[in-house]
Amino acid sequence: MKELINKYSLEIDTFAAKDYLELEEFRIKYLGKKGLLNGLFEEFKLVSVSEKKEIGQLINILKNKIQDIIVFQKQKLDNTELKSSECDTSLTGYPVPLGSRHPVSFVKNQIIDIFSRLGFTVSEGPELEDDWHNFSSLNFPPDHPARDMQDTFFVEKNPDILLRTHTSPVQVRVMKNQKPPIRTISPGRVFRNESISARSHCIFHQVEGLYIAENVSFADLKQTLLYFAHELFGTETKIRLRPSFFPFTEPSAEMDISCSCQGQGCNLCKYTGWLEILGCGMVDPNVLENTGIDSSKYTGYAFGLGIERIALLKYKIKDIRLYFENDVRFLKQFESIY
Ligand code: 2NL
Repeated sequence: MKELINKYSLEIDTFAAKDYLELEEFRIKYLGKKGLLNGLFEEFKLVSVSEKKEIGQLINILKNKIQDIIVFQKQKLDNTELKSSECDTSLTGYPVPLGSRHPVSFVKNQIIDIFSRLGFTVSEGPELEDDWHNFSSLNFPPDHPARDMQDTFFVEKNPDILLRTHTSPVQVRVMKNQKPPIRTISPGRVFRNESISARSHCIFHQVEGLYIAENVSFADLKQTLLYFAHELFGTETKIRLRPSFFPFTEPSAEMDISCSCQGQGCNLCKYTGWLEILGCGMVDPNVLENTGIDSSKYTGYAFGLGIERIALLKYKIKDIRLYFENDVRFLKQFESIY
């Protein structure tokens, strides 16, 4: 009987099915009701008690071998079938994973929505600017440090051309091309020659706002910014204005919002209870005149904020560099915002 088992085993080892039909014939030959394996089991009944254990094991090994070779040969046939037709049309398509909004885009859109409700339009302009639109028209003195080669990215062959350091030049273009009343915001990418760290980056995004009409006052500015803070951070938010300086506004101020920890102790506000979120002021009359607006008839306010900073506070992001690395593990955390 051992010889028969050996013979079958050899036959199985060298078996290679040409097609599914041949494989099925092989299966029936060995595993079918009247197949060779059942023949072996019949003969097994007659084996002497002393040999039963050994022969029984051999038959079982043979049975497993047959089953394995059938699975293996079927896979081989499946693969060649796939190759010959180049694609398996029975496979379902891969679902395309849905992306999510970048937190900077999300906050930018929120800010646009808020000011749109107050009648502000959205204006855009070039990222490559000239000195006049970025600095001179905005009342920057000729020796202002921001004009330094080290502070701003200049075009080497023509230092009159530079990467805009704020989106104010967009508003300068609006003031030149439109008559008051002007009510616009300008979101966009800006550039500063700063070393990159957790807190600062050479690229960031800004939204500036400008309102020019007759009798625009600091009270209008304050009330508009209060509405903005309530819409973006919640109606329980308080605002605080601190005197400051910008070349293009007079008077100038910086605005803080109350921290949600109420000064109780939080790393974000460093136990002060206040978070700085934007700069603002009344447009300097020189800027109005530089852009062809009669400063004896019109007044206006302006403000500017960094979007990354706002998103940083809103979502408690620890490092500004995360915005620019395009790491999906970071971006995936914002799937729920829209
Ligand atoms: C800040 C401060 C500010 C403005 C931007 C502005 C624009 C024109 C005229 C006058 Cl055309 N002012 N923009 C005014 C005050 C502050 O930004 O810290 N931004 C991140």
